[in-house]
Amino acid sequence: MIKLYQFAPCWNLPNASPFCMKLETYLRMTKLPFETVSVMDLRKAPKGKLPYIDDNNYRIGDSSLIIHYLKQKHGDPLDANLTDTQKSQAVAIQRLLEEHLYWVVVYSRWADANNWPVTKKTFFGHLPSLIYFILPGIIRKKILRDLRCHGLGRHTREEIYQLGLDDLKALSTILNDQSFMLGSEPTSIDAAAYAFLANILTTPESSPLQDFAKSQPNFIAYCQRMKERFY
Ligand SMILES: N[C@@H](CCC(=O)N[C@@H](CS)C(=O)NCC(=O)O)C(=O)O
Repeated sequence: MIKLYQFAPCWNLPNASPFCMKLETYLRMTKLPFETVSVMDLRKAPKGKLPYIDDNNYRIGDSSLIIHYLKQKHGDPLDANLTDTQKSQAVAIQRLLEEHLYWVVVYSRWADANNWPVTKKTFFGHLPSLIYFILPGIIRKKILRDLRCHGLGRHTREEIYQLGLDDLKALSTILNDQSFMLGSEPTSIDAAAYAFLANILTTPESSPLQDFAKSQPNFIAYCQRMKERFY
């Protein structure tokens, strides 16, 4: 049995981490048996980040590397029939989501002063008061440093959200009126797309990203479709 180590669910979402939710969605889509283990401490994670899995004492981190591993071990029922063009589109969509839009989401949760109080309470509210007083500030400082290293954190609030909106507009155009990102059948890129869109639409934290996502009927129908089919 695969053990999926991830953050505990919150906000009525399978996971507030899009990467954890992506992997859980992939496991559900492929019907591979797994159990989830909720963790907050990242020190045992092979890459120092969540999610990671333990498959019969073989531990592996990074949602994409895990999916590569699972495809090699169990076959590739979701993507086996994709054309080379569709496979390339999936790589491009994945990079848009995970290497760019992700950081705009990080900004909206951890840097945007409007949302920080909710982020702090959601992720740290269960801690004893002394730790609650100290830890969130330390982690926030590290994440703001990460944002700056990525490059996005060097821009103004307006510039950051503008860049994120460009991502969402591209994604909405790609999805168009299809049922899934690459056509009428779900493929593994839908695990990532659903995880990111649900995390933008469902969070109690408002942002220009959420306003735009809510204005796109295809995003709303898509998330509903994925939820009904796999959860
Ligand atoms: N490329 C990784 C990214 C995972 C990731 O960034 N996870 C975040 C949560 S959404 C994390 O654990 N961050 C902790 C940190 O950066 O210290 C994947 O696909 O799994």
